[in-house]
Amino acid sequence: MCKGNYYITTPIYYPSANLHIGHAYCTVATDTMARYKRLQGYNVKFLTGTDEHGQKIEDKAKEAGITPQQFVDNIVLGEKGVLDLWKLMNISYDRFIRTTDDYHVAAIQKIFKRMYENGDIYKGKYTGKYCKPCESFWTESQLVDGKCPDCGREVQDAEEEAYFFRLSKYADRIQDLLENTDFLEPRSRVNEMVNNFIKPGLEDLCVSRTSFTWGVPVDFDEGHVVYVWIDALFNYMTALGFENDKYNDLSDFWPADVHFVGKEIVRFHSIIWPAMLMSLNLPLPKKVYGHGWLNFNGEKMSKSRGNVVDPYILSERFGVDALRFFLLRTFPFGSDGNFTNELLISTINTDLANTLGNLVSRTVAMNQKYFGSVLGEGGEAAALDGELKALAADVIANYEKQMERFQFSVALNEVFRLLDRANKYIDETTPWILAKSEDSKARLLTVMKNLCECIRIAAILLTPMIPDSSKAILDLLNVAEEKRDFSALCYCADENAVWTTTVGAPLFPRIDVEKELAALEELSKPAKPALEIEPYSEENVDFDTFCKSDFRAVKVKDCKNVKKSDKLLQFTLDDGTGTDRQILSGIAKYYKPEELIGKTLVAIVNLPPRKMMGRESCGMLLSAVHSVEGEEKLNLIMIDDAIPAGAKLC
Ligand code: ME8
Repeated sequence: MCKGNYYITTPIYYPSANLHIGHAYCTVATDTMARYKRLQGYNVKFLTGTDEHGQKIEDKAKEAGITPQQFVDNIVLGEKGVLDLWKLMNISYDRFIRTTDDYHVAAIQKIFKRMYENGDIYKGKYTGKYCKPCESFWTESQLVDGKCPDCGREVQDAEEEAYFFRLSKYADRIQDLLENTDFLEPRSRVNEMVNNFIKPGLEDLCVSRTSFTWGVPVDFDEGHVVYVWIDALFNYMTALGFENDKYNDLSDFWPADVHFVGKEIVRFHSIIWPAMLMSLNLPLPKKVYGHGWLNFNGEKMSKSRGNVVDPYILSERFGVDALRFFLLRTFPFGSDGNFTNELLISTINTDLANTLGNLVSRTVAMNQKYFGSVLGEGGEAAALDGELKALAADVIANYEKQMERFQFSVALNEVFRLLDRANKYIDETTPWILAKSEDSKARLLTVMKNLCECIRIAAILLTPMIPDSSKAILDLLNVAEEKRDFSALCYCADENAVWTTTVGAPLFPRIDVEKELAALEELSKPAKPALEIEPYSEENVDFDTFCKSDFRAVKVKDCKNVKKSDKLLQFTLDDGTGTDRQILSGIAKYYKPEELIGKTLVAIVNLPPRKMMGRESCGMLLSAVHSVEGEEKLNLIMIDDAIPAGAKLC
């Protein structure tokens, strides 16, 4: 029976570069919630998509020498692009919106015009501080140390004719919404919004730009394009058919049940978004939930820092479910978290391999050993079983309470409380001892039924987080389809229960921590940077001039540092003439003198003698100079020691 409609959204992602595990975090959480609601019996609409306009995209496309549309198509539709990533992560979205979709563009033009006509959008002049990477204008008071409060980068003074949205008009209503309802969660984000943005005075918002063209054109004023937030935020409604004929589920799904958003865009979703909806007299979403950020080894994830965690590599090595599980289990959804490979592996080993995987494999193995994998009718209950059943009921109730609050990590704690208890139940009931006597066979049967039932319940509760693995577990227990959703959570291990189980390969093999960490380290090393080669000379040397250069093999008899110089090495060389030759060379940074003694090098010997630090240098040693990632490297040309000193090289 359908419990009603449920509409949940992720932010729409900027396809300015490939997405990383931080982006996947929010989408996995949204997917978990959507799957949970479906299992409860709701008719779910899960929306995600891409936010494809703006100057950053225009600039990047220009840099790449392609059109902005081609640029975004590559990142959204291309190999390992946004759609591929969501497929990999098993994201069960129902609709995907691109802000470049025609129906959305036309709808945004209508929305902009409606707000212009009702007087909430007006034309003015914008002077302000603009952060180009974030595409955000800021007031002086919002800057942090004179820099962008979001990304900490330099801002520029900017002035241009622009349209404004009368955000200030809605300040009181928004404050009331935030302070006196549960519209925005977690609660800590409310104080942040009210104190940092509303109390200092809400200023009207710039909603059009003339300095770039890659955006939705304002159809009644050529040269203006709609500036990001009207275009981006209204996706949540155009994707249901607002101001367009492409879809028509607005009346079923609006207002949204929840928008999941990262903490840095809470401001746009909890202040600007409701104000725009108020302007058009539209119902407000029921809730905005601002989740935290994932850092990597304590640093912000960013491509330029090279610490972006690649979901493709991680899921290939550990499986998508292990990765999804780790994200949800480890980091409380409202707070920031620190992703490390150590933590990922230890979570997989402890929770998935030891607790869950072992419980399943021990249970099906014992079923096979003691009952040929078929648990028939009958059995003998004991007081301990009641304890297990009561705990399961408590776990289910707490789990649902936590899921309704989007506390995935706490909901998972509950599931693991049940799994831990079931593992302990094996130790307490000692099936291997019960199996020794026919008299205790009935008791053993009930013990195994209780274990199967605990696993069935845990697998249902885990389905939203690790859908494939949960299905695999329910398959091993041959659970009927109708006993796999939330309406079938009622605990039953009595005499009538029957099970046929299957022994399978381990679901989550244990990972060798040291070996895996080393492998990940190796994979995360940047590819060998290309050699930066000096430009080739455009001028030719005539052959006779070249032949005048006298190159000889020389052997290093002695080599030492030159006092008071950190650059020079002083060489005493055998050049085959019987008289030592002295050459000074500025290579002390690259070699220790002692490592060169005995080597055969190449010298040009007919250069006029030069004085360096008061010492004479008769010739020059040849070396290769090149540069790797801006760092200069030098290697002396060393030749086969079989070549005698003084041999002419040509
Ligand atoms: O903000 N940890 O797009 P976006 C957790 N287009 N979440 C992270 C993260 C990390 N390391 N890095 C990014 C936009 N995110 C707009 C949204 S909605 C109408 C428009 C999250 O691609 C970030 O917090 O920059 C945001 O919620 C989402 O990824 C999309 O970021």
